[in-house]
Amino acid sequence: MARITDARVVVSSPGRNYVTLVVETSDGLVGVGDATLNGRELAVASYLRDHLCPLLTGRDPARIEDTWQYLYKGAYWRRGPVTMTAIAAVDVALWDIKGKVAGLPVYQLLGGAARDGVMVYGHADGRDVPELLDRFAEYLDQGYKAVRIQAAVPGLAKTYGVAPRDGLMYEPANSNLPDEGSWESSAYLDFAPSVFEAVRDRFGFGVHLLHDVHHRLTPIEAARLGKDLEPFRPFWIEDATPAEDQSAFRTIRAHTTTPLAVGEVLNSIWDVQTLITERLIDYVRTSVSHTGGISHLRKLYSLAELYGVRSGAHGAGDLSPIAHAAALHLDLAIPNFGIQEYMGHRDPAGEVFRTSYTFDDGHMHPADLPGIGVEFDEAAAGRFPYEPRYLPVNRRLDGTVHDW
Ligand code: EZ4
Ligand code: CO
Repeated sequence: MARITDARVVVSSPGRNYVTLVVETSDGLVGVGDATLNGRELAVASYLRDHLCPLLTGRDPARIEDTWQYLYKGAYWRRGPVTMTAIAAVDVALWDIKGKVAGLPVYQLLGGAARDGVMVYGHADGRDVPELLDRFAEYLDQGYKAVRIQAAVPGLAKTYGVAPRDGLMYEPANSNLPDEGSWESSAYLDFAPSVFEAVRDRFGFGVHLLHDVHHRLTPIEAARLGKDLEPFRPFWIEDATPAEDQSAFRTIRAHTTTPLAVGEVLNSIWDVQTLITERLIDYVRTSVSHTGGISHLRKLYSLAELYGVRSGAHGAGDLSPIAHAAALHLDLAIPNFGIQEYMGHRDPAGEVFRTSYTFDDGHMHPADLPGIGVEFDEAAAGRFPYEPRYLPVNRRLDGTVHDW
């Protein structure tokens, strides 16, 4: 029987911070997992280094479920982003190893492909609507079938989801002290439908439109937004209200047929149990790397399948290429896949994470290599040391701290 001989954590910043778990076995195999929790990276690194890695050495790498239960139940303290991201990294590294032992890509171990490819959506944004339309056209040119649209709200100094104009992708954790965003729901609610109207006027209804509210509305405000957007038939509105209040979705649901997505900040099946079993949402945004790994997210998706809820996993750039690859394997294999977010990763991330997943005509496919299919170059990672970065905080115009 093989044994885990080493488990170590690498924190690097090839363009932005990533935390990577590397697991080695007595067979000479290496598995990797993503442990990045944007803006709180070192908390997960410590959880792994100080508490989980010492438990991994000597264990049988083949016993994925047993290891998951041991780490989860053994902690006593349940759920939460730090714990579930750390366990996720271990879980994905062990699936990577199991694939390498079997000589099969992970999606084959999960039952094989349930579709030809994984539909992904990209992020189009603009400081104003014309700029958004230009960027949207670029996504259509690239073949995307679904695009998230975000535009700066007139009258507010900074709006979530709008990139700087220097060609960079949107990256919210860009400061060594938190940036301050500004918000006023009334201004946003009056403006948002005009953004959808402009995109539908110019590009028609043959492309899916998504939009992220980023937890900022009250339930009745979200209900109004859903109703106002119905003529433009969004694929979904995301995080309309703060995600931890599951009962808020009863109010939104009662008022609108606009599909609802939530869950990128949630970390376990129990965090979405009411949302799923009461059919309060259409898409669940939990991710492999923040929700306990492939083993736990697969169970969550199975619960969702029973209630007609589809997957729509978080896939921002702060989820590393390892996390994205793991997501593609699971997306390909489950029956109730909906859509996958894909922001991509800008160089120099490619020097550290060598990926083999592919994009074609708006769809992605995981690599047909054994395991997860991402090679982590530890020496290259060493050239990009950790840089402290915070996510922004948000204030209303009168100075009140608001959800970011
Ligand atoms: O703000 O991943 O849907 N995507 C998002 C992201 C999140 C970041 C936080 O780290 O909401 O842009
Ligand atoms: Co989001």
